[in-house]
Parts: sequence; structure tokens; C-alpha cells
Amino acid sequence: MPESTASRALRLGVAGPVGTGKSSLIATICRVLADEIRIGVITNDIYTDEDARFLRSAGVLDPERIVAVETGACPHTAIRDDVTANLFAAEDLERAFAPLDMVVIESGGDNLTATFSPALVDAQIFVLDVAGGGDVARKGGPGIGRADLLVVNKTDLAPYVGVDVPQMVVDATSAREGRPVLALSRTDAASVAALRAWVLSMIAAHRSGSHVPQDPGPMAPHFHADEDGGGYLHTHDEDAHAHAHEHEHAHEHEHAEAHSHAEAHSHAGHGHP
Ligand SMILES: Nc1nc2c(ncn2[C@@H]2O[C@H](COP(=O)(O)OP(=O)(O)OP(=O)(O)O)[C@@H](O)[C@H]2O)c(=O)[nH]1
Ligand SMILES: [Mg+2]
Repeated sequence: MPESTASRALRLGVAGPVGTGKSSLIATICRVLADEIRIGVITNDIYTDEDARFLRSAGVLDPERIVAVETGACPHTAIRDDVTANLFAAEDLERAFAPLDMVVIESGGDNLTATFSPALVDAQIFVLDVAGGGDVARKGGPGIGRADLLVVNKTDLAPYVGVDVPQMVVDATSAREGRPVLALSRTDAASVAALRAWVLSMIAAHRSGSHVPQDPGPMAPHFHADEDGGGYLHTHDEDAHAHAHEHEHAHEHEHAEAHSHAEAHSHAGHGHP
């Protein structure tokens, strides 16, 4: 562990369901800030380096400053349970390009409840989009409720999907007890400026030591399928570091609750086989 976290780069996590615009948001941050601050980026994909390649091709940051971690399993594991691969990647970037001001870490697209461990990031953004429906913000969950910033993305699409953005922001703000919510579109310059200002204020708070990393909390129990057609219920209890995960074996036809988690997972595009 570094002697003082304030003396190293801010580590900023970006989480949220598949396709809500995490990579695009990181590209936007780089586009508006890379001339001003020194940034590194880490992407997490299950089997590919697709997101890293997208970001390199966006031409908004020196390609060598963008590295991919292939998680090989459920994305939340690498940002929450065993963060070693990401910590090494962050430390390598910070060493290779010292001094960096910020390392942004993109989570693999996961279900609604996956969040970063404070052992990996100092602050985190949770990204929803209007295409996921106006109700999502009201449903809450650790990322929606307690990430440092909630982004409601792709507001330019709202008229096409029948979503009332101001109402979605009101719902999200009340689910977050006043924590910040940002309605964003990469085509809306004012919203991009607000994102830029939030990132700069977070770097300043990290440097001054006034920002205290928060754990948004563990993800909800969920079902992991096995190759033999069964599976197990996977829980992350409050004290995930003190207790190993509890893997309760269950079989698809026996466990109605596990079934519903499996369904929730596949709806969220979690990516389990
Ligand atoms: N209309 C619109 N589309 C957007 C916006 N931001 C991102 N997109 C599109 O949304 C799609 C998904 O964006 P990504 O940035 O790849 O999303 P992601 O969350 O990184 O996706 P995964 O890493 O696969 O989970 C792409 O087709 C983007 O072009 C936006 O502000 N407006
Ligand atoms: Mg992505």
C-alpha cells in the first residue's frame, strides 16, 4: 500500500449495466481533460480487450496509457472481491507514467448492483442510461444509491424512448438522499462541462484529503449457472473481507429464488454463460 493515498493518482471507478455508455463517458472525460491533467485508463472485459481498443481508437489519450484487464469471470469479482489484477494494473500505470493525476477504471458491464470495492477506487461513478427505462433510478441498489456520482446517460435519446429526464433525475436524487445526479449526453456541451467540473472537484478533494472513499455496499445475492445445468447462489455479505463468499449450492429446479436471480442477471446482460 502507498504511504499516503492522497499523494498518488485519484482512482476513479466507472460501473453500470452493459451498454449504458461507460467507455464513451471515459472517452469524453479524456477528450475534455487530457490536455490539462495526466490520465491513465484501465478497462475490464470478460474475455476481450474490446473496450481498451475502442478507447485507443477514439484518439483521446496516448494509447499506451490505456490497459486492459481480462477478468475471465464475472466482472464484479475483479472490482470487488479480488481486486489484485486491477491494483497491479493501476500501480503499473502510475509507475510507468508518473506522476498521473487520475486512473479511471471501467468495470465490465455487470448487473445493476455491482460496485467497486474502496480497496480499489477512491471514488466511483455509476452509469445508467435513459434507454434502460425511467423506472430504473427509482429501484435503487448500492451503485444507484451510494456511488459518488450517478449519471443518467444518453439524454439525447429520451424523446425516442419516452423517458422524462427531469423526473428520472428527481427519482434518482431521492433514492440517493441528495447525492449528486448528472443527466448527461455526449452531444450536450453543458452536461459535459458539468461532468468535467465534477471530476476536477473530486481530484481536488482527493488531493486535499477531504474526500473519504465510501463503500456503496455489497451486491445483491445472485445466481451463477454451472456447466451441468445447475448452479449456485452467490452472496456478498456485508463483511466480504472477513468471510469468504458463501456459495450455497442450489439446483435450478429446486430453488425458485435462485431462478429469479438468474433471470435478473440475464436481463441485465451480465454475461455469465
Ligand atoms: N445517443 C447516445 N448514444 C451514446 C451516448 N453515449 C454512448 N452512446 C452509445 O451507447 C453504446 C454503448 O456505449 P459504450 O460506451 O460502449 O457503453 P459501455 O457501458 O462501455 O458498454 P459495455 O462496456 O459493453 O458494458 C454505443 O453505441 C455508444 O455510441 C450518448 O450520450 N448518446
Ligand atoms: Mg465499455
